Amino acid sequence: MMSGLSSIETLRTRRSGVQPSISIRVWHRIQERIRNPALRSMLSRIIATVRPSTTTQTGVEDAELMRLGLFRMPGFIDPSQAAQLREILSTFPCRDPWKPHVGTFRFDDAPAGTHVADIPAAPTLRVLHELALDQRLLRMAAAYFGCRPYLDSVQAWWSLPGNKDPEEAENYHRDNDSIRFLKFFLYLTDVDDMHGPHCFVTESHTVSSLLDRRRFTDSEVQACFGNERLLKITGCAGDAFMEDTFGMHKGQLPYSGRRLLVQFRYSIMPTVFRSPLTVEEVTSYNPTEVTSLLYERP
Ligand SMILES: O=C(O)CCC(=O)C(=O)O
Repeated sequence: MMSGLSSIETLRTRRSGVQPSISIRVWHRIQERIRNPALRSMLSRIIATVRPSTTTQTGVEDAELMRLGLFRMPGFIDPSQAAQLREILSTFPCRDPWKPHVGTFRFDDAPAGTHVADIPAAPTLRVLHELALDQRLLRMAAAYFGCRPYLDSVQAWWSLPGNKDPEEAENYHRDNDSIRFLKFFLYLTDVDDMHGPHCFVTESHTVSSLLDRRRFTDSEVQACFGNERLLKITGCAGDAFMEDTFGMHKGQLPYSGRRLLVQFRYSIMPTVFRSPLTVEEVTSYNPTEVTSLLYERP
């Protein structure tokens, strides 16, 4: 899949500054107020009936993802592929999504106080599109949604150490991106306890507690869910996981070392957080398996 220099190839951008339509924005405001997990699940089943179906055979990973809200894929890509991707992504300028006025900077020369160094060029990289169209991921998303998934965004960012207090998504929260959606996370650096592991409360995607649209403290989450369900996902470069991030989660504040992560969002509906551009299609794209919002089709 990733062969030598071809993997650095960027895809021609067809449109930039792409914004979600008014109807998607309105629906977003409605669905984010629907907090009850059972009601959300029922609505998503109704939506699935009007989306094209896919012929998927469900597997053990689907049952685990449904039950826990998480499915881990150690060694999703091998360490040399992860190193290659890390090298590629290290060459691109970054920006702080929470402080856009700061402008762009290199990941290893970030302004003091930067927690997240996002790589805006990520959705133009051919190699990331090829990964996002991986059959394992599309099949899992189709099984989870009960219909053909949308590929909504392709992202990559560094999580940086050197800060005392957590910022934004470094605090526990639930995502409200869509009525049903999944995020795929791929570590491109080794992630131990110090390097900002992703944390997830297993089964919380189906639990009607701490449903407010806000950030939560560690002690609130601990008091509500107990320690047994709090999972810190450490791992090696190349390890990945699929997660329903309506479940309670955070990226722990890194204490040392930088964490590089790739993330794809699959959803039952287009979201307001879609990647803000379209690019030329890659040959592995099969629109009967997934609808990629990053391509343009009539
Ligand atoms: O950086 C992380 O591990 C957490 C990211 C996150 O909260 C999200 O993508 O919703």
